Amino acid sequence: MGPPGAGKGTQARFIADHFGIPAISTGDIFRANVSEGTPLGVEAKRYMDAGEYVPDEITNRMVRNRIDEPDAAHGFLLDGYPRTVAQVEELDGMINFTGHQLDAVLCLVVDKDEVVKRLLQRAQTEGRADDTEDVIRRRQEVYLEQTSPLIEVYKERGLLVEVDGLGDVDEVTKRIFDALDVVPES
Ligand code: B4P
Repeated sequence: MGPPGAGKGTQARFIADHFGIPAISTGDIFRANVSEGTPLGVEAKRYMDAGEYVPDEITNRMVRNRIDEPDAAHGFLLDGYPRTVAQVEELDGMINFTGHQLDAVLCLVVDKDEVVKRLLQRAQTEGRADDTEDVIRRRQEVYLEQTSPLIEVYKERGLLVEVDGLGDVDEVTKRIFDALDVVPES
Protein backbone atom coordinates (compact mmCIF):
# COMPACT_ATOMS: atom_id res chain seq x y z
CA MET A 1 0.00 0.00 0.00
CA GLY A 2 0.95 3.64 -0.32
CA PRO A 3 -0.25 6.77 -2.08
CA PRO A 4 0.17 7.21 -5.85
CA GLY A 5 3.85 7.31 -6.72
CA ALA A 6 4.96 5.85 -3.38
CA GLY A 7 6.91 3.23 -5.30
CA LYS A 8 4.58 0.26 -4.97
CA GLY A 9 5.20 -1.01 -8.49
CA THR A 10 8.92 -0.26 -8.29
CA GLN A 11 9.40 -2.24 -5.07
CA ALA A 12 6.86 -4.98 -5.83
CA ARG A 13 9.16 -6.41 -8.50
CA PHE A 14 12.07 -6.88 -6.09
CA ILE A 15 9.93 -8.52 -3.42
CA ALA A 16 8.18 -10.83 -5.89
CA ASP A 17 11.54 -11.82 -7.43
CA HIS A 18 12.94 -12.63 -4.03
CA PHE A 19 10.04 -14.93 -3.14
CA GLY A 20 9.62 -16.35 -6.64
CA ILE A 21 5.97 -15.32 -6.75
CA PRO A 22 4.04 -13.15 -9.23
CA ALA A 23 3.56 -9.45 -8.51
CA ILE A 24 -0.05 -8.77 -9.38
CA SER A 25 -0.55 -5.08 -10.08
CA THR A 26 -4.13 -4.02 -10.70
CA GLY A 27 -2.82 -0.79 -12.27
CA ASP A 28 -0.62 -2.76 -14.72
CA ILE A 29 -3.45 -5.10 -15.66
CA PHE A 30 -5.74 -2.14 -16.31
CA ARG A 31 -3.07 -0.40 -18.39
CA ALA A 32 -2.43 -3.58 -20.45
CA ASN A 33 -6.16 -3.76 -21.17
CA VAL A 34 -6.26 -0.09 -22.10
CA SER A 35 -3.46 -0.50 -24.61
CA GLU A 36 -5.05 -3.63 -26.09
CA GLY A 37 -8.39 -1.80 -26.34
CA THR A 38 -10.35 -4.59 -24.58
CA PRO A 39 -13.86 -3.80 -23.21
CA LEU A 40 -12.34 -3.83 -19.70
CA GLY A 41 -9.68 -1.37 -20.82
CA VAL A 42 -12.22 0.97 -22.40
CA GLU A 43 -14.27 0.97 -19.18
CA ALA A 44 -11.23 1.35 -16.87
CA LYS A 45 -9.72 4.18 -18.90
CA ARG A 46 -12.65 6.50 -18.15
CA TYR A 47 -11.90 6.29 -14.44
CA MET A 48 -8.12 6.13 -14.55
CA ASP A 49 -7.76 9.22 -16.72
CA ALA A 50 -9.82 11.16 -14.21
CA GLY A 51 -7.80 9.88 -11.24
CA GLU A 52 -10.78 7.92 -9.89
CA TYR A 53 -10.82 4.30 -8.82
CA VAL A 54 -12.19 1.72 -11.21
CA PRO A 55 -15.45 0.36 -9.66
CA ASP A 56 -14.99 -2.40 -7.10
CA GLU A 57 -17.07 -4.91 -9.00
CA ILE A 58 -14.81 -4.73 -12.07
CA THR A 59 -11.58 -4.70 -10.06
CA ASN A 60 -12.61 -7.56 -7.78
CA ARG A 61 -13.60 -9.79 -10.67
CA MET A 62 -10.28 -9.13 -12.36
CA VAL A 63 -8.24 -9.98 -9.24
CA ARG A 64 -10.30 -13.10 -8.58
CA ASN A 65 -9.51 -14.36 -12.10
CA ARG A 66 -5.84 -13.47 -11.80
CA ILE A 67 -5.20 -15.26 -8.53
CA ASP A 68 -6.86 -18.33 -9.98
CA GLU A 69 -4.00 -18.62 -12.50
CA PRO A 70 -1.59 -21.52 -11.84
CA ASP A 71 1.43 -19.26 -11.18
CA ALA A 72 -0.33 -17.80 -8.12
CA ALA A 73 -1.09 -21.16 -6.53
CA HIS A 74 1.86 -20.97 -4.12
CA GLY A 75 1.58 -17.31 -3.25
CA PHE A 76 1.46 -13.84 -4.77
CA LEU A 77 2.10 -10.23 -4.02
CA LEU A 78 -0.73 -7.77 -4.60
CA ASP A 79 0.37 -4.34 -5.74
CA GLY A 80 -2.31 -1.66 -5.43
CA TYR A 81 -5.05 -4.00 -4.23
CA PRO A 82 -7.11 -3.77 -2.03
CA ARG A 83 -7.74 -0.03 -2.21
CA THR A 84 -11.24 0.19 -0.69
CA VAL A 85 -13.03 -1.34 2.29
CA ALA A 86 -15.20 -3.35 -0.10
CA GLN A 87 -12.07 -4.74 -1.78
CA VAL A 88 -10.70 -5.80 1.64
CA GLU A 89 -13.86 -7.80 2.28
CA GLU A 90 -13.75 -9.33 -1.17
CA LEU A 91 -10.08 -10.29 -0.79
CA ASP A 92 -10.83 -11.93 2.56
CA GLY A 93 -13.43 -14.08 0.81
CA MET A 94 -11.11 -14.93 -2.08
CA ILE A 95 -8.20 -16.09 0.02
CA ASN A 96 -10.44 -17.92 2.41
CA PHE A 97 -11.70 -19.87 -0.58
CA THR A 98 -8.27 -20.62 -2.04
CA GLY A 99 -6.75 -21.48 1.35
CA HIS A 100 -4.18 -18.69 1.29
CA GLN A 101 -3.54 -16.22 4.09
CA LEU A 102 -2.07 -12.73 4.22
CA ASP A 103 1.45 -12.72 5.66
CA ALA A 104 2.01 -8.98 5.69
CA VAL A 105 0.60 -5.70 4.46
CA LEU A 106 3.40 -3.39 3.48
CA CYS A 107 2.76 0.33 3.46
CA LEU A 108 5.23 2.80 1.93
CA VAL A 109 5.17 6.12 3.79
CA VAL A 110 6.07 9.13 1.64
CA ASP A 111 5.84 12.90 1.54
CA LYS A 112 2.96 14.29 -0.56
CA ASP A 113 5.02 16.80 -2.53
CA GLU A 114 7.86 14.38 -3.18
CA VAL A 115 5.48 11.93 -4.88
CA VAL A 116 4.01 14.68 -7.06
CA LYS A 117 7.56 15.42 -8.18
CA ARG A 118 8.22 11.75 -8.98
CA LEU A 119 5.02 11.38 -10.96
CA LEU A 120 5.59 14.54 -12.96
CA GLN A 121 9.01 13.19 -13.79
CA ARG A 122 7.47 9.87 -14.88
CA ALA A 123 5.05 11.83 -17.07
CA GLN A 124 8.00 12.97 -19.12
CA THR A 125 9.35 9.47 -19.68
CA GLU A 126 6.22 7.31 -19.85
CA GLY A 127 3.50 9.81 -20.79
CA ARG A 128 0.81 8.22 -18.62
CA ALA A 129 -2.52 10.04 -19.02
CA ASP A 130 -3.04 10.08 -15.24
CA ASP A 131 0.30 11.76 -14.45
CA THR A 132 -0.76 15.40 -14.90
CA GLU A 133 -0.65 17.61 -11.81
CA ASP A 134 -4.47 17.96 -11.51
CA VAL A 135 -5.07 14.24 -11.87
CA ILE A 136 -2.23 13.43 -9.46
CA ARG A 137 -3.83 15.73 -6.83
CA ARG A 138 -7.19 14.02 -7.40
CA ARG A 139 -5.55 10.58 -7.04
CA GLN A 140 -4.06 11.74 -3.74
CA GLU A 141 -7.49 12.84 -2.49
CA VAL A 142 -9.06 9.54 -3.53
CA TYR A 143 -6.26 7.68 -1.73
CA LEU A 144 -6.84 9.70 1.43
CA GLU A 145 -10.59 9.21 1.36
CA GLN A 146 -10.86 5.60 0.28
CA THR A 147 -7.56 3.80 0.92
CA SER A 148 -5.92 5.37 3.96
CA PRO A 149 -8.64 3.96 6.30
CA LEU A 150 -7.39 0.48 5.33
CA ILE A 151 -4.14 1.14 7.19
CA GLU A 152 -6.04 0.99 10.50
CA VAL A 153 -7.88 -2.17 9.44
CA TYR A 154 -4.63 -4.04 8.79
CA LYS A 155 -2.92 -2.53 11.84
CA GLU A 156 -5.69 -3.97 14.00
CA ARG A 157 -5.13 -7.36 12.39
CA GLY A 158 -1.42 -7.13 13.27
CA LEU A 159 -0.37 -7.35 9.60
CA LEU A 160 0.79 -3.81 8.90
CA VAL A 161 4.47 -3.17 8.17
CA GLU A 162 5.19 0.53 7.58
CA VAL A 163 8.37 1.49 5.75
CA ASP A 164 9.80 4.91 4.91
CA GLY A 165 9.54 5.20 1.11
CA LEU A 166 11.77 8.25 0.73
CA GLY A 167 15.34 7.91 -0.48
CA ASP A 168 17.01 5.91 -3.26
CA VAL A 169 15.16 2.90 -4.66
CA ASP A 170 17.90 0.55 -3.28
CA GLU A 171 17.70 2.08 0.16
CA VAL A 172 13.93 1.60 0.26
CA THR A 173 14.30 -2.02 -0.90
CA LYS A 174 16.79 -2.65 1.90
CA ARG A 175 14.41 -1.15 4.46
CA ILE A 176 11.60 -3.36 3.17
CA PHE A 177 13.71 -6.53 3.37
CA ASP A 178 14.87 -5.58 6.87
CA ALA A 179 11.30 -4.94 7.98
CA LEU A 180 10.13 -8.25 6.50
CA ASP A 181 13.14 -9.97 8.05
CA VAL A 182 14.37 -11.15 4.68
CA VAL A 183 18.01 -11.71 3.74
CA PRO A 184 18.42 -10.78 0.07
CA GLU A 185 20.53 -13.02 -2.17
CA SER A 186 23.68 -11.29 -3.33
P1 B4P B 1 -1.17 2.24 -10.01
O1 B4P B 1 -0.60 1.63 -11.22
O2 B4P B 1 -1.15 1.40 -8.78
O3 B4P B 1 -0.39 3.62 -9.88
P2 B4P B 1 0.45 4.40 -8.81
O4 B4P B 1 -0.24 4.39 -7.49
O5 B4P B 1 0.71 5.71 -9.45
O6 B4P B 1 1.83 3.69 -8.82
P3 B4P B 1 2.97 3.27 -7.80
O7 B4P B 1 2.81 3.67 -6.39
O8 B4P B 1 3.09 1.81 -8.10
O9 B4P B 1 4.22 4.07 -8.30
P4 B4P B 1 5.54 3.57 -8.99
O10 B4P B 1 6.22 2.47 -8.29
O11 B4P B 1 5.16 3.33 -10.41
O12 B4P B 1 -2.69 2.71 -10.26
C1 B4P B 1 -3.07 3.50 -11.35
C2 B4P B 1 -4.61 3.65 -11.42
O13 B4P B 1 -5.23 2.36 -11.65
C3 B4P B 1 -5.31 4.17 -10.16
O14 B4P B 1 -5.28 5.57 -10.06
C4 B4P B 1 -6.75 3.61 -10.40
O15 B4P B 1 -7.49 4.39 -11.31
C5 B4P B 1 -6.51 2.26 -11.03
N1 B4P B 1 -6.46 1.20 -9.99
C6 B4P B 1 -5.37 0.46 -9.68
N2 B4P B 1 -5.67 -0.41 -8.70
C7 B4P B 1 -6.99 -0.22 -8.37
C8 B4P B 1 -7.87 -0.79 -7.41
N3 B4P B 1 -7.47 -1.75 -6.57
N4 B4P B 1 -9.14 -0.34 -7.35
C9 B4P B 1 -9.58 0.61 -8.17
N5 B4P B 1 -8.80 1.23 -9.09
C10 B4P B 1 -7.51 0.81 -9.21
O16 B4P B 1 6.45 4.84 -8.84
C11 B4P B 1 6.11 6.08 -9.36
C12 B4P B 1 7.33 6.77 -9.96
O17 B4P B 1 8.29 7.06 -8.95
C13 B4P B 1 8.07 5.94 -11.00
O18 B4P B 1 8.44 6.78 -12.07
C14 B4P B 1 9.28 5.41 -10.29
O19 B4P B 1 10.38 5.24 -11.15
C15 B4P B 1 9.56 6.53 -9.28
N6 B4P B 1 10.15 6.06 -8.04
C16 B4P B 1 9.80 4.95 -7.35
N7 B4P B 1 10.54 4.82 -6.22
C17 B4P B 1 11.37 5.92 -6.19
C18 B4P B 1 12.38 6.39 -5.28
N8 B4P B 1 12.69 5.72 -4.15
N9 B4P B 1 13.01 7.56 -5.57
C19 B4P B 1 12.72 8.25 -6.70
N10 B4P B 1 11.80 7.86 -7.61
C20 B4P B 1 11.13 6.71 -7.36
